[in-house]
Amino acid sequence: MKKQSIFGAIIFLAFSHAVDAKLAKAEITFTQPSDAPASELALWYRTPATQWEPQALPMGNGHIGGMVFGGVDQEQINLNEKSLWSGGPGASRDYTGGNRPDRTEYLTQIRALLAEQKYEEAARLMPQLMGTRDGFGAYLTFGDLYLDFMGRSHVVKIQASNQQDNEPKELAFDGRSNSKWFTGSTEGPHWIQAKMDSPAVVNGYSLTSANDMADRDPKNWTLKGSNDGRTWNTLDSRSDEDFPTRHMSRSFRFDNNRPYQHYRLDMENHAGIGLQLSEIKFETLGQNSEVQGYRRELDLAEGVTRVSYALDGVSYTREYFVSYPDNVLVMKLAAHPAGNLSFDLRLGSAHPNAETTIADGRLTFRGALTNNEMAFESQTQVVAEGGTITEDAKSLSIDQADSVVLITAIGTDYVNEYPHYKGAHPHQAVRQRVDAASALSYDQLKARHLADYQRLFNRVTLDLNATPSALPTDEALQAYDGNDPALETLYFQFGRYLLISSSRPGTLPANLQGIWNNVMNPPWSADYHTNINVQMNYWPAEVTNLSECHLPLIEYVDSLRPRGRISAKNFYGAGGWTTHHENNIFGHTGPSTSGAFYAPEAGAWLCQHVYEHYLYTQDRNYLRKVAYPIMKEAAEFWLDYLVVDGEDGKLVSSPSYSPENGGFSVGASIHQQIAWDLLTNTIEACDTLHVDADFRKTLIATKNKLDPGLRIGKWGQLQEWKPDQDSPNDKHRHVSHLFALHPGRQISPLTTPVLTEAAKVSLTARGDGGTGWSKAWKVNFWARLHDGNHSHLMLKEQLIHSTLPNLLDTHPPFQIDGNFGATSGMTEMLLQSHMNVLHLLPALPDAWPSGGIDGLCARGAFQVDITWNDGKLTGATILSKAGQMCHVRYGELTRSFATETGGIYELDAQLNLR
Ligand code: FUC
Repeated sequence: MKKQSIFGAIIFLAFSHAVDAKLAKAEITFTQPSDAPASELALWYRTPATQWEPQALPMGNGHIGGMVFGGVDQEQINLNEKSLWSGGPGASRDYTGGNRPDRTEYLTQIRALLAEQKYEEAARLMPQLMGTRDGFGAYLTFGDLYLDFMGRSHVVKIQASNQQDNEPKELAFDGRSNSKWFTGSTEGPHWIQAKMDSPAVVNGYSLTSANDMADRDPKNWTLKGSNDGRTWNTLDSRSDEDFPTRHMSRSFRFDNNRPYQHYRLDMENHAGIGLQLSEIKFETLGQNSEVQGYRRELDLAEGVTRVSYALDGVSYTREYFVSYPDNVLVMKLAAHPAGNLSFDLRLGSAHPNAETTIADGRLTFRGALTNNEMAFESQTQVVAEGGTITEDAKSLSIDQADSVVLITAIGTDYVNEYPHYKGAHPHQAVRQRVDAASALSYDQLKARHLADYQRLFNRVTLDLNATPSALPTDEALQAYDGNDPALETLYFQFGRYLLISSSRPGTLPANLQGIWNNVMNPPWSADYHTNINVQMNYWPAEVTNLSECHLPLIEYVDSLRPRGRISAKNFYGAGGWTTHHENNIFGHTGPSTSGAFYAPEAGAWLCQHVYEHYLYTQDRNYLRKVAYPIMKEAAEFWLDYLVVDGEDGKLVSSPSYSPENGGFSVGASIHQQIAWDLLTNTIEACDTLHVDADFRKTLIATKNKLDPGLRIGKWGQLQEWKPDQDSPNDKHRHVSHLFALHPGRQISPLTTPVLTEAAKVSLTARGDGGTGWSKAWKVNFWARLHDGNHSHLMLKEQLIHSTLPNLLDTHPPFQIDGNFGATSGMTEMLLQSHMNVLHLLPALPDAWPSGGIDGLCARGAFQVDITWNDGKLTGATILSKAGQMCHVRYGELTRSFATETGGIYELDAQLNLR
């Protein structure tokens, strides 16, 4: 029986693009192209991933993330743990979360300069009002699980010139560097010879030095090959080699294309004291490197990744998922016929201070970050059926198994608790999780994962009446021209999959890359950017029926308050709390160190999420206990922070900056709109809860004096700043002054047609370009303008120009906000509820003439199913979860009716109750 492992160490994957034949030692060719997987909701590919960013497939449970490559010669799973961050109090005892001591004297001076329109002088003083980045840190990659399927020798018989009784020749092939073959005899020369299970082309080998006496290491030797065990051909000769350290593995390569059944090492007994070797490994090159029917898929319907292929008459399958209920990454590999699964397992990592240990089939990787001493640990348990497992110092070898299950848990000692952010060492918890999961069968683990995952995922179905193309996802994306509703459906659901995978209750929020990061210096620290990015991550949460996936953000916002109070006081002499742009997991709330990132409105923007969770759930207990206290304190900040603009007596934000565009001024539109949003929501919350009557009056009075940030300028545009200075040629990716249109609710075609027109003028001038998230925001904007075709055009732009083959959004680089923003935008085309009315199909594009969507959520705690045909509504079903009054709209038709909790209301195309 041939083994999968009889294959080359240096594998050259043969793709259609350039191949330098001289470099190619061997080729893996992919033949017999696989069919599409059974699941229509699957991303799938006919080759393994070779690059992390555009190709590997993400999976996760909010705590643990994995990116699967699916290689044939080597499987690589890049691992993440969401809290593995440098920075924070562990990095510096003086860590302040970006805050500096009292800066209010500068605030007074800057405000005076801005009031006199001395913008440049104000800008020169602004560094005094900025924070510090000391100890900000960055989100770090954890490491990679490697499964090496090739370059492993399958030796069936060993002969040697001599051996010591207790150190026999077999120990040179046992996979352990702490055992050895020792010739014993001082008579030389010595040789050791291996018979392979079938003729194999060896073109490399490694030798590992043993525990003692460097003089016993081989120095001069020859490697020979033979097919009958008698006539030998010399393949490689070495002289004067040495092994400077004990247990050291050195590799040697040579050219060879011929298969041999026997390989033999002839060694000079150079010191006359005998020879010893800890390990010999032959790197073999397969005779048949034709991989048949390879398929790599991510099945969104199950939250399961799969790889399957056939090689040398053996079928190999792999399945992977990250379970939220058991908090482990699970992977199952199998071979048919049985007994053909062989690989080495190891963990590679960029963390220098970590150690790998192996015991009882478990690989433990444990260490602490040098930067802040954050402790981390992972454990991977190997559970094999059939075959043997041998343990080396840093890796495990699985030989000729029928199937293998790998169970991995990862943890750190981080807890989100101000001011230390430090909890118990993760060892116990990680061990217990792996122990508990190992006690379950793979089928049980999978069933528990499916029950959990599908409970969330299955809540929304989108049917655009389309059959998926027969092409794999990368090719379908390549061929996409704006007319592939099946790909768009997949992309929509992929956004939901990513949220379920990166944001579950009890975890930190999804960061700029969700939870996936393969480096130690990710772009923008893979942090929480709050001038659009983290908010966009959560736009689809409530509306696509993943309300609980919103909670990590809300808990995180709550956790920013202790230090956010210091930010409010030290920079503005204000009460309440706020945060600024760029946040980490250690309560960083101080202003950014860059002017363009100046964003005291970030806390208020985040409060929109805190309140919307209430609007969608109508959970008054949550409003009273969680949301209102956060919002109230944020509003207190604004009551103190707003100043009177001497020009018109209105309350304005000063200093203000429209995110990353323009300069410092007074009353930038987005600051005013966000203040309006927070004041409006907090007043509503007071009304709902019947609390704080006096405070409510103050809020109303403040709102009445507030400049609402809605101003139409000289070319008909909605102004980005209070002065009328917008350029019609400005293509900036941020379109911050349209916050009032989305995600705000000050501008709507239903209520403010003139402002709507101005917003359209501004948006049209900004154009259809932009980075990934910018296009995604424009999908939402055009939907809110009720222009479904333009909204769909932006979706098309995003898919064609800002989407990687694995469907991850690219800014560039990969940044996950665009995925979430697009999923949100697609729902905005089908349902809007921000104007206190369930607006059905407000922006249905021509590209989706018929279809249906089930399970979307609307403010007021309604769940909505909608069907349409020929571009027209055919019916809707509304489930009332809180018995609120229901207002429905379709085109010019409107209907209002009272509902009961749990009541289901069916409407026809004219909105008549059926
Ligand atoms: C905002 C954007 C950038 C980038 C960064 C992560 O600051 O302006 O384009 O997306 O976040």
